[in-house]
Amino acid sequence: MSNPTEAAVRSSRHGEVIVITLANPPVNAISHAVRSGLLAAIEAADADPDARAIVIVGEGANFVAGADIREFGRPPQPPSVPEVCNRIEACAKPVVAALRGAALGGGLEIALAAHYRVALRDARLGLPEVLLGLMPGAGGTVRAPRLIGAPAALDLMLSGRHLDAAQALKLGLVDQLADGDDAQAAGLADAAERLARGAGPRRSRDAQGLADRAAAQAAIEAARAGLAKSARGLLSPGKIVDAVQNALDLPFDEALKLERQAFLECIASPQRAGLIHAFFAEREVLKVPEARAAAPRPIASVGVVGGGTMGAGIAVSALDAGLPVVMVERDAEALARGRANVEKVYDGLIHKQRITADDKATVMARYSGSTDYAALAAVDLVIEAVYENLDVKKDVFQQLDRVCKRGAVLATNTSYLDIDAIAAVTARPQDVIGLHFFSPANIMKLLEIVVPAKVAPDVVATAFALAKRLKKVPVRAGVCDGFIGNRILARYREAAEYMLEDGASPQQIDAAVRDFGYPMGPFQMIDLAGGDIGWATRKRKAATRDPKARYVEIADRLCERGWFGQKTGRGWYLYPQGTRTGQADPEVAAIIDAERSKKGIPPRAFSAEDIVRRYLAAMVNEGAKVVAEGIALRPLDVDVTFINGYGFPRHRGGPMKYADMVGLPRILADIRAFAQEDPLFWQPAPLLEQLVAAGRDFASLNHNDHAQPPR
Ligand code: 3H9
Repeated sequence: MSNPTEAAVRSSRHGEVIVITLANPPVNAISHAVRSGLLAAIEAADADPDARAIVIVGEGANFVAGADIREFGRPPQPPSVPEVCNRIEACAKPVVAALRGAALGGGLEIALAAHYRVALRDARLGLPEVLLGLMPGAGGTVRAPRLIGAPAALDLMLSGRHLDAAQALKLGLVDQLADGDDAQAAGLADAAERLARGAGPRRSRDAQGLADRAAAQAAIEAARAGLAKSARGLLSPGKIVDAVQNALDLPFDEALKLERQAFLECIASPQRAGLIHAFFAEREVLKVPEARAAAPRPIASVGVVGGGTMGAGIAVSALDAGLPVVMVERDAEALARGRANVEKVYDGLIHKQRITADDKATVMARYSGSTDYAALAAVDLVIEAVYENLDVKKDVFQQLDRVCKRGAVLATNTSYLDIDAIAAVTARPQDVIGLHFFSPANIMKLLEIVVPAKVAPDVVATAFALAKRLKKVPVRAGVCDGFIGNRILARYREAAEYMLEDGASPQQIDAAVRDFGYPMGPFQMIDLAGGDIGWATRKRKAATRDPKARYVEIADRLCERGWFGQKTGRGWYLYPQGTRTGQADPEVAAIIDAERSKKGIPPRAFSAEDIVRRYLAAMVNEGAKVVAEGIALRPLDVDVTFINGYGFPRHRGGPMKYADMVGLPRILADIRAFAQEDPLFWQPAPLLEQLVAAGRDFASLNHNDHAQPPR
């Protein structure tokens, strides 16, 4: 059809009922064509003398997943979704929304504006706008509390979680469930039944969920108090609570008007831009050339070599995905420890009453252990997670090459070693890949999929398929020291150490980084992970370090004293009696002072802004180098890595998106200014210079097909 409005919305007559079908694949997002088409269709059906009821359905497997997020940031085109919803609610004939699959955000708001809701059992309902830096903006904050009460509505809108059909029925968000997969049939049956009973319109604006004012007020206050902890620095959660307060205090139409204003403020906020970038980036990262070119190999069983924290976490991750796991360790004692590490995770869940002992037994029935590599002969994929040493890993891969069946994927969990060298010790480098999990591996979302030179495309595709199964966020990375994440991390940690030696305290740096939105600062993070890890790396690299490069010894002084962080009771901070919140340590301050004096560095003051600018500039500059070298496919891969593996605040979109929002000229100017003090460390990335010269940003490199750096 030539007219996009007609294509996006179709009306068909079924006796006395008009069915309006919203069709905007894949998820029927409410684009301009859908909005205007729906408005016209509702008006026509309402005016149709032969029609007695209206059913709204989505085409395909979903009702409607919400407003079309791709349109945000562009000039709004009427009609707005709230106008359309109000028109639906005002209809003089009963309107039934028949839901299947996603009924989210503006999609659910359309359903709430309808007079009756029937849901198929696969329906998922929610108001997830908050996850995009938004709030429901088409009546959700006013209609949902009236329908299901303020406590449930606040929970839905502040968590962004999806309800299944049964939960939605229980809350009163839908009226009926229907079997099967035909939403139109379910809607027609519901409409027929209602007409037979003489039902007319039943408007959500008249629902009585806020009748108990005291209960609603208490829920609003509890939600507001909760925000101080859960929504640090975020705009939209507070606006949601305000909107529910308005829904309680003001007439329906006034509350709607204020909702719209607040929604537009959220739309205009950089947090919305950051969060929506993150949403799309997490989908774009899946689009890698190998995954398009090849079909994944089937994976029905997994082997894990090494039962330490990492190996056990990986095993749990695979077990949780329903896969059988064989763990191999070097001796019976290590194997027993490995099994205990796995069981510890499930025991913790039992303790928190998240699973039962029976659940644990069911999972552990899929687990087996052995001290003999031969136990891995039949598995489809092995992940090696032994001690981080190239010779040790090469030895493991020789064993795997000997025992594993042809076509098995052989993966290493190394976090910085040369995977090409590991692959080279096998006779099957085409099957060797890096799967870099982050600790705790059963919790952290990020999975760096590290692609060595000789790996076959279907092995890369298999790794992406496995990531999906493990519910991980995969990012494709090239081979280099540290891949995407740890390579960039090393640079901004250095920048933090330079600031430390130049005058900032660990507490100041950590506080500035937390205020930016990180859950913790770099020194707190080292104390959590253990300072000995970085110390070992520094010692390993000492011989090859550029003698001209600045080197800060403060961390070594701490490690020499055995101060590795939380596990030793002190590190950058003190942790008396096993506490987990660190206290400032005067002895650390004295060590820092002594190191400054030794080098003749007079301490200078850093503001929180100075700290963040240097920290971010180091991150972005190295990020640009990682992109230019093809270690990351696109800037967005760097963003997804840092949001999901390194605590970068999601609402800022990742370091590269943040740089775009700040403006690349400013980032480059900062780097050039810092280079006055240390030209070796602060060498601007050529890609950054080229982009600034061309007036372009990182986003211009994000689209796969034309991701060419400027010349
Ligand atoms: C809103 O509604 C505001 C209103 O309150 C007020 C208005 C005034 N728009 O995730 P998938 C694309 S805010 C545009 O891979 P799944 C997605 O990018 C919105 N595109 O599939 C992908 O494209 P591609 C509130 C969208 O099965 C494709 O669809 N709603 C939208 O794993 C498939 O998606 C939400 O926050 C959209 N709204 O999951 C819901 N949604 O193939 C956001 C998806 O080119 N969406 N796409 O990469 C989701 O949570 C999931 O996409 C969903 C499907 C659960 C629906």
